[in-house]
Amino acid sequence: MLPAHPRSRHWRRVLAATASAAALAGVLAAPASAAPAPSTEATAAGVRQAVVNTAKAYLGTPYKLEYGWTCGTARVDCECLNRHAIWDGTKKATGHGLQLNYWLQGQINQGRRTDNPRPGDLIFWDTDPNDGIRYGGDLDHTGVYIGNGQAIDANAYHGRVKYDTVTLGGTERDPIYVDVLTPNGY
Ligand SMILES: [Ca+2]
Repeated sequence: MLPAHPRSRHWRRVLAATASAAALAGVLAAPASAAPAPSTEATAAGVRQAVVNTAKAYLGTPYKLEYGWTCGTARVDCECLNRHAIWDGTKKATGHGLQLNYWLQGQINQGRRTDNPRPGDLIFWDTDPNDGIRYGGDLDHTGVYIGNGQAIDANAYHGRVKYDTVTLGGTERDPIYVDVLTPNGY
């Protein structure tokens, strides 16, 4: 594709469309295909800290339910906060951003479940136990685990991004943790 006028508005649109298609293709490809080279332990810790720092930067941001790929920065829902924290954190620490899927189960599928969570892992809650099976499609809420029994989540009930305990104040005693960083090469 070699347009005659590379500085035309048309060409810029073509570039934008190509970039969007490439980004989407990257999301749809196997996670490892776009991953950076295996990182050192120190780098991995730096990535995790960067993810946590990004999540903290969103504290107080108003909650807004989003659908599909719509995900702004002025208002976020729970999956949207995860996407920002993981993308911005990984990009800042390594130069290569990890794009998470827009929906909760898609994010779970990009990672690996763990019982020994580390900061930067994602946490998932089954806040409505009556809407189906627990693991595999009916988890309802998510956030970023930041260590020491704490998470940061875009909380619909409080209308903002806030600190929460991993049990959501004792109401969710058995959350699920998913590591999306290590399986994707970070
Ligand atoms: Ca549920």
